[in-house]
Amino acid sequence: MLRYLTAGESHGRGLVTLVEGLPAGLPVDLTAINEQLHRRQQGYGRGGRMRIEQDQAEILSGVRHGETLGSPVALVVWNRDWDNWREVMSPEALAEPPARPRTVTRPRPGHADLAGVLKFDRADARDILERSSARETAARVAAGTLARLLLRQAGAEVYSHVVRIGPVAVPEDPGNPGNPDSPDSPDSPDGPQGLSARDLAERAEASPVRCADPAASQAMVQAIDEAKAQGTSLGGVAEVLVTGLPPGLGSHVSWDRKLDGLLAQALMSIQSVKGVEVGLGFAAAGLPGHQVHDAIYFEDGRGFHRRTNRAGGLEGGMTNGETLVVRAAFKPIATLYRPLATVDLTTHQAVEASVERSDTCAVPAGAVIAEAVVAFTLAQAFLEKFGGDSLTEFLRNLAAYRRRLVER
Ligand code: EPS
Repeated sequence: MLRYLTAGESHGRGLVTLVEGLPAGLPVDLTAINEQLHRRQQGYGRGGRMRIEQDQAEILSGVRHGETLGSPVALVVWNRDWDNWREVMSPEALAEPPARPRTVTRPRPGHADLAGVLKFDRADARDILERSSARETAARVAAGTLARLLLRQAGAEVYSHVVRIGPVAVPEDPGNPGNPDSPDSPDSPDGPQGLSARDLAERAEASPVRCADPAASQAMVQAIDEAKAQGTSLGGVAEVLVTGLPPGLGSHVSWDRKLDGLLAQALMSIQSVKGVEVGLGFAAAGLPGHQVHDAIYFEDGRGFHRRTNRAGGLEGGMTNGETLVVRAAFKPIATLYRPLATVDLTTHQAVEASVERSDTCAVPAGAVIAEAVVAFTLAQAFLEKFGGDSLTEFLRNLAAYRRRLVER
């Protein structure tokens, strides 16, 4: 079973990730991990922390001469900002309690601050916010990159692009499979907008907000500037596409094995995600069945396939062989430089919420994080179906399955 655990506070010594269950013999390229960590730090609207950190991972175990051993892989991303926070976040007991530096008693609406201090009975919301911070996603991206390397061996590739930031959305393309005027539009095999997932992602990568549509990208940047000037923040929607998946990952037989549910949990667990969609998602609720479900075709050599992909590559809790298309809706960052009303934890007086250094918009980063958590969930599904203590055994099992799919 493939699993991961992260540890570390935003301004502590560093972020730790433990990944257990990778097959032995998987080539691990540290530069691939650091490339994804770098991508996570980018995006127009990111805050001052990104000028401090140059996130790079160190591998502490589980990899030898560039290959996994089958034992747990431990990764660490050190916090450069730790030098500025040694006293605030030191694990050592304070010499003269309770003079704790940088305490937070004015919980920020939208963050974990208030719920966390009530749950853990803490007087200082910093005890909560240090872990609830989106800083933790650096550890998730490190873990997700290991999963991505396994997916690549299996012929699957993970892409993403931003489709909305605040009031600015990518126009729904007439070729979009959900367009009711084209119930059987010969949609591109990969995804909406008539582009392949790779094309979308390449265009997105060139955008400061990771949006594939140049006009929308420009308007998103402008919206972020306006939000910053107003002391507020913006959320948005990121779409993840995964190509090269065989049918049959996940299962219809039990609620907790359905891959759409597992992917939804993974995406929903990213800081600030408030909604998840598969394929058409909420739009399907408003369309009649004949404009939602994807007709099935068969060609010798190609086998079963669809010309549309409104299901987003998932049916009955299983991959159906089409491109996986999932979206995550990110709420606006909860720290506002024009803070909302809150109540002081100690005095119960009405006050303004505290202000922690923050981003104006982190949706472009959210897209990278979404790629990572989707990659990890899919790697779990691959290993659950094909097993393999070694990469060769995993690939042998997958190849036998793919042969059977074509022969039947
Ligand atoms: C982030 C690190 C944090 C924040 C941000 C994202 O660093 P710091 O708190 O030192 O500025 O910049 O996290 C949030 C905005 C949040 O609300 O959690 C990161 O590394 O992604």
